[in-house]
Amino acid sequence: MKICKHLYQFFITILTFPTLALLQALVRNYVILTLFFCLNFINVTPAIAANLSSDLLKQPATEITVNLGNAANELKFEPNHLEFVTGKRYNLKLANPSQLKHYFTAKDFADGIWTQKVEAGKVEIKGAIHEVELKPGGEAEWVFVPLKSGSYSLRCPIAGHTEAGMVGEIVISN
Ligand SMILES: [Cu+2]
Repeated sequence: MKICKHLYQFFITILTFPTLALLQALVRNYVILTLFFCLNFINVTPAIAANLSSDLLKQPATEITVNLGNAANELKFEPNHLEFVTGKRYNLKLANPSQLKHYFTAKDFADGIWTQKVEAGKVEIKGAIHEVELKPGGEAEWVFVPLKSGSYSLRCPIAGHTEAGMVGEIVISN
């Protein structure tokens, strides 16, 4: 929103100068358009969320399972390439079948999705989640709707794990 603020200040400055009436009228229109755009931008996520909760969230979620490590304690995600489509509902089932603790860390990916909930054991967490830690034998379900297409990196930030190849790629397409 920093850009919007700067634009707003810029337009206010121009408006307070004694310039041509025509120019002022033009700028005034731009100010209105810019503010409209900024407000739309601010409101886009709640608007999407409101739409989602009304119909899409009643649809069954596509289940995808990702293992963090494996029984042989290899440092990798299985699978290490995930694909999602914007506007669809997913249930990402995370499991740690290893004897080590692991993280599912994909912050940019997490910024590009709308999280409905993360469920683990008898607890359900609602709202934005950025990373999930799974202790040995741990399981969690991350239910979300991808919003922003892109290619995002996944990794386990525990010392040595990323370096050993505990990384992955997540692609969201339209
Ligand atoms: Cu790890």
